[in-house]
Amino acid sequence: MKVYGHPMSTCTRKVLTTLAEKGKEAEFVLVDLTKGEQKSPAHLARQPFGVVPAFEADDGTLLYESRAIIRYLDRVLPGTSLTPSQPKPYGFMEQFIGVEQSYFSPAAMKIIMVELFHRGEGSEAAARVAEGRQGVEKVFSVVEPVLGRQQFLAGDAFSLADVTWMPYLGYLGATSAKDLIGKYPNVSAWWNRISARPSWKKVAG
Ligand SMILES: N[C@@H](CCC(=O)N[C@@H](CS)C(=O)NCC(=O)O)C(=O)O
Repeated sequence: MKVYGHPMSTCTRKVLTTLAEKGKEAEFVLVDLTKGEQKSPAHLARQPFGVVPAFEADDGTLLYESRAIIRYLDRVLPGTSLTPSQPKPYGFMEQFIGVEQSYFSPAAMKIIMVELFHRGEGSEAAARVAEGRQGVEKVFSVVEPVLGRQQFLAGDAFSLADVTWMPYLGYLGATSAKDLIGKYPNVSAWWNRISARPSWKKVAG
């Protein structure tokens, strides 16, 4: 198995965390985003939109889109399933993967791109951070009561939904929006719980 990605990329981190949870090592092929390698013909042949990650299975199957790759890996690899078998937690898992993709990561990335990756400056950048904070607060206020009732996004077991949120929470903790995590006690306790997992320590370390 090969993962084509960049270690700092949030979407690559979803794939690496899933592999670590399943106890599987894959060959890591660096696609250097700082050199624009994601737009090279070789990478475009694997990922036609010119972003990372891309994935190659042992049988040569090529996949792209991080959330598709992690669902695939969870199905094909042995080990504890990260997809609930019961309809209700399964529905919650998919719901919160959708919330991450539609609302959480777009808001979080506004802050992360400005503060950690130094994209933009001045009042325009400040406005983007303010907008990002508003979006993150909305999302945290929605998941706060959920995480008061259950340990993880899908229910009482760690799932792919938690995996998809981790890279953004990890980076947010290094921005001015760190205070927002602390403001929501259940979100904060959940983040402490999931970020203590060996898989995340391996990937974020
Ligand atoms: N929907 C894609 C998004 C991938 C994506 O945006 N990757 C970023 C890094 S996290 C990237 O490659 N950015 C470089 C670029 O936009 O040129 C996925 O989930 O795999």
